[in-house]
Amino acid sequence: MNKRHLSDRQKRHIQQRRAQEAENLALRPGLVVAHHGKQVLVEDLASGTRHPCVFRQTLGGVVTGDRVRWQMQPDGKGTVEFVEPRRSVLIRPDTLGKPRMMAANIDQVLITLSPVPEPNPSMIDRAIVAALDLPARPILLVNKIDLMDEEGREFIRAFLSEWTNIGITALELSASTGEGLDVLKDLLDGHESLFVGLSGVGKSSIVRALLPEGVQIAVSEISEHSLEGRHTTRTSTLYHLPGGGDVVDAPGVRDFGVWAMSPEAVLRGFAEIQEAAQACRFANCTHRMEPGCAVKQAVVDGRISARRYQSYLELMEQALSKPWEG
Ligand SMILES: Nc1nc2c(ncn2[C@@H]2O[C@H](COP(=O)(O)OP(=O)(O)O)[C@@H](O)[C@H]2O)c(=O)[nH]1
Ligand SMILES: [Mg+2]
Ligand SMILES: [Zn+2]
Repeated sequence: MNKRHLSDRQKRHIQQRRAQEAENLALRPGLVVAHHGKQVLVEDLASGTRHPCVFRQTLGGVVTGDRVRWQMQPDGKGTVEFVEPRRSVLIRPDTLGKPRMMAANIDQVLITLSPVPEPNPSMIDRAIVAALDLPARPILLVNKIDLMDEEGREFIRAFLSEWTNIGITALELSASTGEGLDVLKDLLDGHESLFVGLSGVGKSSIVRALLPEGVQIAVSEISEHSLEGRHTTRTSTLYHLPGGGDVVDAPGVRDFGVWAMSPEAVLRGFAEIQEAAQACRFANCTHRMEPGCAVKQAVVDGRISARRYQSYLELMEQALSKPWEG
């Protein structure tokens, strides 16, 4: 029995004990709908009202999407006493390279792109690795499709074929005209979906288009005017969809780093390489220098994109130099 296994069991034990304590104290069940540093906004599951809450540092962080037990203070504010075990949590390095939790308990990652700002293919690769690792379903959303004529759309479809060819769903849509929104609503129905993507691709606009007219987007609480005078989302915020399911609007990112990827996780994000690798001469082939490498052959033959192959090598190198336990 290894150390990791033991500590997982211990963690579970502690969580069970805390759950029991929560029961005894009759703590309220809640859902974290926004987080900001040491403060979170908790929706009381019984009443639907929202309350700013603090939490003890010993909880190890509380994040949007967390199911919690909380206690109300006389002033209406509250304290989070306990975080329910998470199904998943997406962690991203911040600008200093330190791990930051983005959202908990999500099962779909909506990788949002648009003709402007221009998409970065290696960022898409990394977002797919991170999504599959949660595990969550990655979906590519191409917003602002209203800006493209048919020729432009064909160009985008060709660009996306690197991912659609390995079975990843891609959807063309426009938050401005509403094109594609019905298909998106079907994809989101009953799921916990997180928007990620470069700042300015239209994530917040899509969220707005998905919600009924008049629903307050909590911009005032979680946004501030940037120097350009635009609203900038500063933290992940959760919204309930009218048809069921929730969406989390995440802050824009300049890049999508992945914290502590395992080599297995990288491989899961490159299904075409995984498949071709079955024909490599050596079972432990790393697809770099080895003779009889079926992956390199597939790249030469044009069956695997040279860009994807390069991206795979880079991510694998990162994963091997940043092991899980590090
Ligand atoms: N033409 C067009 N512009 C859009 C669309 N969606 C968003 N925008 C614009 O793109 C800019 C950035 O949108 P925003 O939702 O703030 O992006 P975010 O940073 O990803 O949340 C805004 O000026 C929007 O009006 C769209 O579907 N078509
Ligand atoms: Mg935004
Ligand atoms: Zn190989």
